[in-house]
Amino acid sequence: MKFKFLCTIAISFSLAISCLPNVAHAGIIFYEDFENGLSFATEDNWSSNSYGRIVSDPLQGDNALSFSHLRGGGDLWANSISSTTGKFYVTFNYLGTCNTSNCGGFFWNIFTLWVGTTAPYPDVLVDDGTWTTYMVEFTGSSLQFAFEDWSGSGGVAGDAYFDNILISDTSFDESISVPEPATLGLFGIALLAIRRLRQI
Ligand SMILES: [Ca+2]
Ligand SMILES: [Ca+2]
Ligand SMILES: [Ca+2]
Repeated sequence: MKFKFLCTIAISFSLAISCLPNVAHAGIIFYEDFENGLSFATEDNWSSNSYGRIVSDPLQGDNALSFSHLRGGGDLWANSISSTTGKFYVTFNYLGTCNTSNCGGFFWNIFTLWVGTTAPYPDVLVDDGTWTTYMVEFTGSSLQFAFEDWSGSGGVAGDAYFDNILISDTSFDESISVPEPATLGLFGIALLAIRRLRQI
């Protein structure tokens, strides 16, 4: 399985949100910054959780998602969301602090299944001790997704962090003010194009 990455200078998500024009705001169908607890009602973001917990962001002043135990098969599951445009534009931030290349943060979605930090799954998420923003485009009408700190990875529980999950049914360019990315690498799968933005 292959992926297309584009890398650019990052902007903080708080800045990204503040840049959203009003007309495009309607395109946002999911947002989670982990500042207000995890909500599991039908109309809320999440459907189930095993070991996901909200912790202090080790690099910034806000909160982030981490996991108190390792797990396989999914840990924090989102409620299914729908797109009226047939597209999902997904962005999230990931940080691995294990000082190896395999802290175990994994993202599952109904379209490409698992991506994370080690084989046999696509080794997409970079564990370099800094926050990195990933952007991925899916085609479909319904999206399910989950996060976990994978039990088959290296590192320990709690060294993989996620934050600022933003999903829109309009394009990144329309919904978020993002600097023009420079190409990092081409991994080419039709359904999936991830733009990687490094936060500075
Ligand atoms: Ca946060
Ligand atoms: Ca943060
Ligand atoms: Ca881990």
